[in-house]
Amino acid sequence: MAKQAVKSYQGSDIQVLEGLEAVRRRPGMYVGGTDVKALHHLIYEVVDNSIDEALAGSCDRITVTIHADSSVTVEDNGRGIPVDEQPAMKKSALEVVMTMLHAGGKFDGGGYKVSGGLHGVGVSAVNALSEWCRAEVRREGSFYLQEYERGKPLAKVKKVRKLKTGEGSGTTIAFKFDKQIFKEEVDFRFETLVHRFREMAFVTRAVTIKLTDERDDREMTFYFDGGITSFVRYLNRNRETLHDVMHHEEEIDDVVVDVAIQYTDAYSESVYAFANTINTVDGGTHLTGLRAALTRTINDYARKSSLLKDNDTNFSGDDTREGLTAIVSVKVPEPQFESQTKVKLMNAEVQTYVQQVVNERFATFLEENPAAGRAIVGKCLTSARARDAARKARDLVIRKSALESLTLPGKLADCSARDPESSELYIVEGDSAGGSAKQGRDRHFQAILPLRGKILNTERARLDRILGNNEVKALISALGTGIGDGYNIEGLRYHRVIIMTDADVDGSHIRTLLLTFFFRYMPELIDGGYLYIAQPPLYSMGSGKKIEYFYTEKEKEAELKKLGEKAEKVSVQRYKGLGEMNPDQLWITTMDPANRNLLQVGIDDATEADRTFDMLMGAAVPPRKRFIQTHAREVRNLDV
Ligand code: 0RA
Repeated sequence: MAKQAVKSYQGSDIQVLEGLEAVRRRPGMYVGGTDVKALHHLIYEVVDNSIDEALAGSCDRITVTIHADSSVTVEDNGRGIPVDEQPAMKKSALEVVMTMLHAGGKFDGGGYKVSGGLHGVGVSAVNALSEWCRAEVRREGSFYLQEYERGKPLAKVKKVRKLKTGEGSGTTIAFKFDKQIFKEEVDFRFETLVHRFREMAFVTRAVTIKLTDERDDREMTFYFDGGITSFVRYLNRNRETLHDVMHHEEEIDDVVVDVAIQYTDAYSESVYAFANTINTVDGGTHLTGLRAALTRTINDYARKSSLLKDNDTNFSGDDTREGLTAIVSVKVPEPQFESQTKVKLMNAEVQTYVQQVVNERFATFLEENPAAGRAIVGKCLTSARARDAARKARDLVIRKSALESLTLPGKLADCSARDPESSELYIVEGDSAGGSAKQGRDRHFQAILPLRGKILNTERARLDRILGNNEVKALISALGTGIGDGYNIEGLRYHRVIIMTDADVDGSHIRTLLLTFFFRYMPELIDGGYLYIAQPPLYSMGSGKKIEYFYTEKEKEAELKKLGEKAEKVSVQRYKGLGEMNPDQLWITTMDPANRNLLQVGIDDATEADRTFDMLMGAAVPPRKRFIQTHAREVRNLDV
């Protein structure tokens, strides 16, 4: 692979430029599109390179800064991109890395180490998609610089000055994404970056990642001495755990297997798999190996210790995964991914290694910690029994709802449009807000389904039981997708499904429940971009006939400041619930496509939704209380 890279780039300069032109012409091929996800990819691409330096033991600090104009600077204290002449290309290696496609990795020959294969398309793709870009290198006692516009160097690599003592080596890449390429409204999201860097810091022990957002003066630093053990503790911080974290790291045939496992009393499974620090959301061989080993080890242990009797059936995989929190992180020299987007690891040997390591180590752990062993087997027994009971109940519900789905629920005020593409469903909390929404809507394309607070009663229930709830059944038949075995997203009757809840604790509770329900039972609704959250205003301000609306505390404060002394003359109203708005106001502020501000729900932050759900629905009370107290005033910031 590496050798080919050198060979295929022995062309002329023109070919080089054409290389980056290809990225500009078809960004989808290289960064997955031109949307907000692709935009974040630019930062990850650069940071991946710095992480690679950290894995090589040459870097322990990475700082990422988003500037006020949304340009980004990534600085690391790695070895610095080599600057000497690259023999095949007869130009500085820095220029080659920055301007040639696929040269971001470290090809062999020419003095480069073969990379762990962590990089995607390379920093050159970031350069190609940037209005301007600047690379600074501190290496071998000097400071080097090269600048680019839309991928083209403005000059040769320049040696600017000698380094001062203590400056050390490293690389700084600064870039401003090209507005000609990316969709107009896209910008970096602090939370998305936080999520990613937290993960990276967990799986790359002893590296410090600092993120600063100068657009609104936020910053966060990640450093975890404990590696993935810290990760598991973090995920379980609001759950009741059954034992201490089991952690083991081992290298077999150049593959490093790092696993951490801890069971809790939760109903859900939180398992994350990483390959070369990349979160492989579609799993792959490392995840398969982990799961197979856990099921086998627990069954063996339960038999050996007579916790499972001769005539009991074995635990199923599902039984052994309820309440499981685990991280499996592998470092593979030549990773094979299913696709360019790197979300599924395919190397067959990795399954064997992970399975072997977990079989051995987890068996030893259970033997040495009999209290943990008993607690885990006890949990599996409960979940096996519950699963059996739930299956029976669910079959009943599904059969019933199959009949019901022929008729739309009585509470639904449907729209007259019949094509899903132009139809919207507002899921509204409470009958009174439902009434306002029904009067205020445009009935041609907007349908309203009021949900009673009753959905709340399912608190602390298994999600399975939520299916039996009448409100949820009405929702399922309104959506038209069915559920469980009969589920089919093709049946979806609305391509915008909008959750509209109050900006208070109950509202955020209901929203979390709905999101978790959709996340677990109708993930395509989120993947397809069909799910939204309505954003009603928090305040209105009026003097005389003129009323203005404000959606955040900050906006309101800014307006009051602007008004200065005149602020006393205006009346400020805080909306506690949707019910306080009349139908006209609700239409103007929250439902009119021309004015409203919908938040599209992404699957991106699945961990957070999962965590929030456990916290709100789980057995541990203090975290729930804490969450509600801290978020009561800023529920609109709830991260989903
Ligand atoms: C090529 C070769 C080497 C390091 C890098 C590239 C490199 C790239 C980036 C991008 C951001 N930070 C980076 N740090 C390093 C290996 C250098 C050596 O062997 O000395």
